[in-house]
Amino acid sequence: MDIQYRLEQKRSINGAFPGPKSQALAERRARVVAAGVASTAPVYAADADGGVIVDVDGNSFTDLGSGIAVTTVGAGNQEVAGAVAAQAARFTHTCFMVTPYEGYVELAEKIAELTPGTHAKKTVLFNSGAEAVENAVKIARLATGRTAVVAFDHAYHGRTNLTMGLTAKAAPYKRGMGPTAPEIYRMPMSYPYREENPSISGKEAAERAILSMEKQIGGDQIAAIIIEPIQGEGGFIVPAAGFLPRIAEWAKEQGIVFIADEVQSGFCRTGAWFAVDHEGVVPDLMTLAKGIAGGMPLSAVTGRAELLDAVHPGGLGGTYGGNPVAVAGALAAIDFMAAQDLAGRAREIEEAFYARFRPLQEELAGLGEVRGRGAMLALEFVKAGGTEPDADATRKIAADCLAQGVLILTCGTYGNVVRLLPPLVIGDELLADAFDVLEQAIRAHV
Ligand code: PLZ
Repeated sequence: MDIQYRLEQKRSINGAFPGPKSQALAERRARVVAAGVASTAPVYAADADGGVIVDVDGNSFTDLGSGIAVTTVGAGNQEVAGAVAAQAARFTHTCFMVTPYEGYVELAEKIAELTPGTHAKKTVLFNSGAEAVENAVKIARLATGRTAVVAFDHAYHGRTNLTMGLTAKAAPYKRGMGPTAPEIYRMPMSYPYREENPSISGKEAAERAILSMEKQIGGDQIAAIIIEPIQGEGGFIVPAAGFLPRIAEWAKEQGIVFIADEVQSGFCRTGAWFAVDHEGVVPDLMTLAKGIAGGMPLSAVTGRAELLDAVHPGGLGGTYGGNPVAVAGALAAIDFMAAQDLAGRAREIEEAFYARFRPLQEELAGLGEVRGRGAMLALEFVKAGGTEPDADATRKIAADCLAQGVLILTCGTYGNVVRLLPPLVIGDELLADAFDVLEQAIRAHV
C-alpha cells in the first residue's frame, strides 16, 4: 500500500467523552431527529481519513467499522473526492432514464469484468442495498414466472418492506411494522459454531435446506434463493465449505435464480473481489452496494444478461439510480482498490487478526469463536463453559473500546458478536494499537 494520509493516524481521546460539542449536538438532535434512527457512538464526526475519524471535540477514533463496510478505500479518499468534485462541477444529475451518460455504462463494464463467470453480464444501478435486493427479486420473478423467494436464518437484506421480510431478525428490524410481503420462505443456514451436530459438513447442511425447500415449497415454484455468502448483520457467519456450491448447484438444476447478496461482503472486503470467489461460486445475480463507491450512495444488480434483459424497457429504474456523482465515486474507488491491491491488504489484516485473537480464544472460555475472512472478521462471545450467547459482555467490550477511542460494531442474531470491518487503508500500527485496546477490553469482560 502506498497511501498519503491527510490526518494524523493516531488514536486520542482528550478529556470528557463525549465532549461538549458532541453533547450540544445530541441535545439538538433529540429535539428534531426521529428516535428510530439510533447511532453506535455518541460523538459527531468532523473529519475522517485512512483509519481515523475525528469528532467535533477533536477526539480521534480508530475506525474498525468503515460506516458498516462502506469506506473500504477510506472515508477521506482523495481520488474519490476528486472524481466526485469534478463530476459535481460538470453536472450532478440528468437522470439516466432521461438523458443517459457515459459513467453509468463504464461502471457496468467494470462490474462485468470484476464479477465471477465468463457469461454475458448486464447491470442496473440503484441507490441502496435494499433497493438492489428488491430489484433482484423483481427480476428473478419476472424471468422465471415464479413467486416464491427463499432466504436463510440470520439473513439481513434490508429494511424496506420486501427486504425486511427477507431479513431474519424481528427486533429491531420488523416487529410491529408488518405485514411483510408474502411468499418468503426461510431455510436453515450453515452456522458451524452453532450446529447441533458439530461435524455436519457444508454439503450436508445444504441438503438439509434443500430437503426443506422441496417439502415446503417445491423447487419448481421457487423464483430465487437469496443468500449472503458471508452473513453480515446476522453475525459474520461463514457457512461451512461446500454449503454455497451445493445450494447454487441445486438452484441451477431447478431453474431457480441464485442471488448472492454481496452488499456487505463485496469489493475486496473478504480478501477477494467478492466473497463467492473463495469457493468458485458463480451466482446468477449479485447485489452490490456499500464498498462499491467509496461512501457515495450507489448499488447494483448484476448478472446473467438474459435475466436482466427479461425485464421489458421501463420495467426497472428510479430517479437517482446510478447518479453520475455516485458513479464517479465508484469508478475512482474501484480503480483505487485495484491499484493498491486492497484485496491483498484485506488478507494481511486477516492474518494479523488471527495471529492475535486465535491464542486468546484458546485461553478464554468466553471467547467462543474467532472467524471471518479478509477484513470481515468477528469474535463471538459466550458464557464460559457452553455456547450460551453473552450479549452483555459484548456490549461492554464495544463500549470500553469506544471510550478509549476504538470504534467497533457488534452484530449477530443474539447480539453477541463483535465485528471488525476496518477501512482497508488502515496502517499496521494503528491496527495493532486497536487490537491492543480490544484485547484488554475482552480480558476485562469475559
Ligand atoms: N444486504 C447483506 O449488509 C446493509 C444495515 C445497517 P442498505 N447492512 C447494514 C442497518 O441497521 O440498517 C445490507 C447488507 C446486506 C442488504 C443491506 C441493505 O443495504 O444500503 O442499508 O439498504
